[in-house]
Amino acid sequence: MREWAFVALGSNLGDRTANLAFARERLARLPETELVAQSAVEETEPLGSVPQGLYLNQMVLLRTGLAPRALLEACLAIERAAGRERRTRWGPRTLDLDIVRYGALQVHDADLVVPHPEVPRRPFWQRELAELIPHASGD
Ligand code: A4P
Ligand code: MG
Repeated sequence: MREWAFVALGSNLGDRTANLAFARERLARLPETELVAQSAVEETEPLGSVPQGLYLNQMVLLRTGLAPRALLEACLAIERAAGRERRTRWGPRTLDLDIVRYGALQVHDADLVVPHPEVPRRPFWQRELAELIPHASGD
């Protein structure tokens, strides 16, 4: 069975436009996965207390047969392939991929929380979700 998954893309280091394009291309090529729609790209002020540059943010809608944890592993691998180095939590990054929603699933594990708890505090994610939700119809 395939599910609708909303994945958020963020970049504020290096060639941000190219980093988002790389992420979209890699997500679209994952097994059992189709990239159904993509939101507009928005430039946003950094959230959190770490001083850092502006972000480019975008969201994509996937139709995927990957289980949530397999999708998370795939996202982490794409981040690594984009040269992501984990230094400070909420610090600058070449590429950040977050699973915002996965169908109607609710998970509260140490390494995976879905729906992503930051949605209520990120107006750009709310705009991107509103843009994509109309595309997530049918089985
Ligand atoms: N993890 C748990 N739930 C999820 C999920 N739903 N999707 C775990 C993806 N990962 C999830 O992530 C740490 C761990 O979170 C992962 O290994 C995974 O097991 P990380 O990417 O190393 O840490 P992080 O990104 O620094 O922290 P976190 O909590 O993921 O923060 P966010 O939400 O990614 O926020 N400002 C603007 N304007 N735009 C942004 O996109 N992003 C952040 C980082 C800060 N400020 C920003 C933005
Ligand atoms: Mg993250």
